[in-house]
Order: sequence, then structure tokens, then C-alpha cells
Amino acid sequence: MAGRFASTARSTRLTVVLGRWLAAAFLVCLATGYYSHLSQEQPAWLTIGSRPVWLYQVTQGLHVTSGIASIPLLLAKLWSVYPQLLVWPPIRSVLHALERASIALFVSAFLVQVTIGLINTYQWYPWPFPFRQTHFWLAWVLFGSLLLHIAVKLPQIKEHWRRRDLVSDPAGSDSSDSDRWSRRGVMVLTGGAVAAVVLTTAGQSFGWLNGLNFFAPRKKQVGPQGVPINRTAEAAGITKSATMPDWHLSVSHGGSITAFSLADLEDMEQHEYNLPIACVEGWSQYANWRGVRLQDVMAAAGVPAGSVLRISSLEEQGFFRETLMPAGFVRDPQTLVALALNGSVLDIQHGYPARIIAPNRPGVLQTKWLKSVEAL
Ligand code: HEM
Ligand SMILES: Nc1nc2c(c(=O)[nH]1)N[C@H]1C(S)=C(S)[C@@H](COP(=O)(O)O)O[C@H]1N2
Ligand SMILES: [Mo]
Repeated sequence: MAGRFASTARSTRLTVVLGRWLAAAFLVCLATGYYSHLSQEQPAWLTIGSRPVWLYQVTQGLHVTSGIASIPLLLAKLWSVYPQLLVWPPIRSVLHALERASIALFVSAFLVQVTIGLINTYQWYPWPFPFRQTHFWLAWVLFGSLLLHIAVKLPQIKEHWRRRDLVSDPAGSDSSDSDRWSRRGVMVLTGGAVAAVVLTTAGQSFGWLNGLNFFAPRKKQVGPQGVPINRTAEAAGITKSATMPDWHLSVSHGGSITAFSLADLEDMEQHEYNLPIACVEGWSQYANWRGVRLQDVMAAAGVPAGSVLRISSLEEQGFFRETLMPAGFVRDPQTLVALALNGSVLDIQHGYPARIIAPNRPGVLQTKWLKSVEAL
């Protein structure tokens, strides 16, 4: 593989080392992605509990951060092998064709996956397909094609996994000191790129990096009452219905319906907890939420303990107008019908007159502008 593509910085060892880092980022992404999926689907065979309160915040912060880190790693790895993508003849045997097809699938799926993921976190949906479903199925495609890729490349991986330096061209290794330095240079450059994209975005999820958060879509402490928002009251079209004097929360089970006015809720015992909003898009923020325990409201309405709840918003359209809450979250004493945030009445942007805030719940399920709760 000589000619104009030959760069002495490329080596199998370099490709394997980059692949290890990329695989690590990918596996973190895959595991946390599936955890996010399960947190939202709450399948019957798996109970995801309400503790620790920060679990989803950490897993989804890791998801978006490791996903962002994987982008420069993938590009560096592609750079390290791209002369091989152009070899001639393009296909040498059936096995070779399969190998190339699996790599083509993996690389293109990866590029699509990280691109739509990143664009989604900026709340831009320029494509006609549903993000979540596409991202979910691409994850399986990636997992499958990665296993195939690793199986095919196992000999090279084994040979170069433990080498001490980055020098390793199998055929007649005449790597010089300067080759070694340029390979280290590639690693330093790649590490620098990873550090740069991670450090300037991860502050949206991890508070201690807040000062460096230049590029993430959300910043901590920026928003009404010092908390970011995703969907505004105007976009949700609830500014009228949420400020009607006759607003009430209606709780139903069996045939019975109980209506709680805002004054009724304010008259009940109030509790305050420091809990995070942890958006599926990676940003998160702790705040002091004050209100009535959801379990107290349910008890006052005569809802049997252990019921699953369907929680509805005043919002008439949109994905998040309705959520199901498993009994484990209803039972948690920190799960609130929140009326106040950081010491003052809930801003309309945060769900006035009342919203749900529960520990260890994906942000999308923390329903704002409550209208009704139905026990199923
Ligand atoms: C190879 C990399 C990746 C894999 C394998 C992966 C996998 C997943 C999976 C399985 C889910 C759950 C989908 C569901 O709930 O059905 C998910 C969710 C998500 N991922 Fe990724 N992801 C990757 C990269 C990224 C990147 C780079 C970003 C953004 C920078 C990103 C942003 C998101 C977001 C915002 C969600 C939440 C979607 C929602 O619930 O609405 N992902 N990911
Ligand atoms: N009714 C309703 N509730 C909602 C949403 C919504 O669009 N409609 N967005 C959710 C999302 S995606 C997040 S991250 C949180 C954000 O909460 P905040 O605006 O109070 O910060 O609210 C959730 N509750
Ligand atoms: Mo969100």
C-alpha cells in the first residue's frame, strides 16, 4: 500500500489502539442508550426503581458525552485505515466482500447515529423519520456489525493489542523513530480533539465542568428560576389553560373523580426535595422542588396504593402530554406534585400551576402543566 496514501504515521497498532478507545466509548453509549430506552418503556419484565435519584442523570449524561467523544475517535480511526478502503481490486473473495460490506455498514450506520444524536440534542429535527426509533434500531445494527467486524479482525487485534509502542507494520517493519513520533502525534491530536469536544460540552451534564460549557445546547443555571427549559409554555399552547382561575387537578379511579384546586393542594402538607431534571438530551440540573407528595394526593382521592398512573398535561398535542408512572415511583416519598421551585411559585415555563417531579426519571416523563391523573 504505497503511493501517495502512504503516511508513515499509519500502522495496524495505531488502528487497534484507536479502535479500543472507540469501542469503549461505543459500549458506554450502547449500555446507557439501552438503559434510557428501558427507563422510558418500563417493560413488564424489568423494574427500574426511583433510587438513586441521580442514576438517570448520570447515565444519560454519560451517553451524550461518550457519544460526542466517539466522533473524533471514529474520524481518527477512519483516517488511520482509509487507504485500505481504496484498495484495488475492491473485492478479492466472498469473505473479503462480506468483510468490506460489514465495515461499510458499520461506518455508515455510526456516522448517521452520531449525526442524528448530536443534532437531536440541539432540538433540531430536519429529517422525516422518528429520531428515537431510528436511533434505537441503528444501535442494534451497530452492535451486530461491530461484533462481525471484531470477529473478522481478531487476528490483527490479538497481535497488536498488547504492543508497547505504536510501531507495528507486520511486513518488514522498518519504522523509524520519526514514524513512532508521528504516530504519537496522531494519538495526541486525537486525544486533544476528544478532550476539546468533551470539555466544552460535558458541563451540561456534569456540574464541575460548567465553566467550560461553551457549545452544549443548555447551560446550568440559565433559564427561568435558574433552571433550563426545553418546551416553552407558548410552544405547548397552554398559556391560557394553565392560568384559568378554575384550574384543578382531577384524579380518577374506577368511576370516582376527585378535583383538587390549587388552594386544596396548597393546604396539604408541603415537602421540599433537591432533585434533578435529567433531560434525555443530556443536560441536567438539580433544583429545590416543593409541593405535595403524589402519594398523599392519591390517598386523599382514595386511589388504591400500588396503582399505576396515567398522568396527563393540559397540553393538547406533543409527545409528552401523557405518561405512565409505575407504582414504585408513585410510592416514593420524594415524588411530588410540585407547586414551587427554588423558593418561589413555579414559573409557567416550569409547569405552573403544578407539575410532576420524581427521582430517577427521564426528563421527558416529568410532566408539566398537570391536568389529570388516572389510576389504571
Ligand atoms: C454509537 C453511538 C450511539 C449509540 C449506540 C446510541 C444508542 C442509543 C440508544 C439505544 C438510545 C435509546 C433509544 C430509545 O429510547 O429507544 C439512545 C438514546 C439517545 N441518544 Fe444515543 N447512541 C449513540 C450516540 C449518540 C450521540 C453521539 C448522541 C448525541 C450527542 C446521542 C443522543 C441520544 C439522545 C438524545 C437519546 C435520547 C432519545 C430520546 O429518548 O428521545 N446518542 N441512544
Ligand atoms: N407537558 C409537558 N411536560 C414536559 C415536557 C413537555 O414538552 N410537555 N417536556 C419534558 C422535558 S423533555 C423535560 S427535559 C422537562 C424539562 O423541565 P423544565 O422545563 O422544568 O426544566 O420537562 C418535561 N415535561
Ligand atoms: Mo427532555
